[in-house]
Amino acid sequence: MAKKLVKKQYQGVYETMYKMRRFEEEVFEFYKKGMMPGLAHLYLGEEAIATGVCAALNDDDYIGSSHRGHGHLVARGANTGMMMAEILGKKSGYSHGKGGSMHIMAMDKGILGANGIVGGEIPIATGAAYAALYRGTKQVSVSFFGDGATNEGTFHESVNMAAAWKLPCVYIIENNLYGISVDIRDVTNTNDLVDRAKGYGIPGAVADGMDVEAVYAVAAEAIERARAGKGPTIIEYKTYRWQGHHVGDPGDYRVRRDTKEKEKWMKRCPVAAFRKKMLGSGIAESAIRKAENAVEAEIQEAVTFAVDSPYPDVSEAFTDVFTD
Ligand SMILES: Cc1ncc(C[n+]2csc(CCOP(=O)(O)OP(=O)(O)O)c2C)c(N)n1
Ligand SMILES: [Mg+2]
Repeated sequence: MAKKLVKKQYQGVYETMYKMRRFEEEVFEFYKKGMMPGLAHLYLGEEAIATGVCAALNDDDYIGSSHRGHGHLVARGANTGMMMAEILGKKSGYSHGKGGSMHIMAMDKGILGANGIVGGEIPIATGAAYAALYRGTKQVSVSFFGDGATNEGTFHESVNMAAAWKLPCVYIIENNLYGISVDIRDVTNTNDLVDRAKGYGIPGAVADGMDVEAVYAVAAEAIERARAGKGPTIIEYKTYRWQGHHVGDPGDYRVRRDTKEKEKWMKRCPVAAFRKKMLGSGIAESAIRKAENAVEAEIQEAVTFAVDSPYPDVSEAFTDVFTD
């Protein structure tokens, strides 16, 4: 029987989604004010996926994260001040300012790193699953990646190996319909990317990525299956990237990605939809406001911490950096 989020989980789930939303709105502001080195790929609109999946994980499980990774960290309860500091290149950040948005990591939360290489996180998460199986720890490893990454060799090689060895890995396709400006519908001859699971002899599930309850239900089942030693699952969540590919991309140059398509998806805001659901379930507006205010206070504190933190000293330019 499908697992469901229960009412006592609602508040925590909403707080997580709301925190992702507010965190990224502030990151966007940093970019617009010229305070952020480089770029960031925002998760705005996709919040329900990381939230619903991570609600079904144990604290010691692993995550392989993509270039669009802020939401994955927030969902795992990462420190928002350290995340923000990392994005600004500050010494107090998760990687002492040397990873930035695209290589942000939080080992204390099982986040094995966001990844600038599309599909690069898939073998990393698969390796973590193999290590867990080898050690007999019952940990599960989850890999988050986009629709575009499913056309990378790393996806196929990893899933094939995980299927053959029954690794405790769950592959999450965040299908936001685009890889930069490339429409997945123009480069893949299948309606559902999850159809590929059949080719590897493993289960696949497809669900609405704008509905955190639907996300949780299929993720919880796949995670339970992996933990029980029954092997990997591929899940495809249908979602939409509200902004351009990254903060510097207006994102309005596509043929299908027109105002109408965007508006259709934005009407289905996962954060607003779940807020409405909570109100309908009898949770008081004042309780929701209280949670939102607490999140706001945390985000403002994170912003202040990041802005006030120093940059790494020039003498540290070559520490914690690996290159051939
Ligand atoms: C191996 C590799 N190829 C190409 C790129 C350039 N690139 C960065 S993001 C991206 C699109 C990824 O699309 P998708 O996997 O759907 O993720 P989304 O950005 O939509 O979340 C591409 C092609 C890269 N970083 N790595
Ligand atoms: Mg995509």
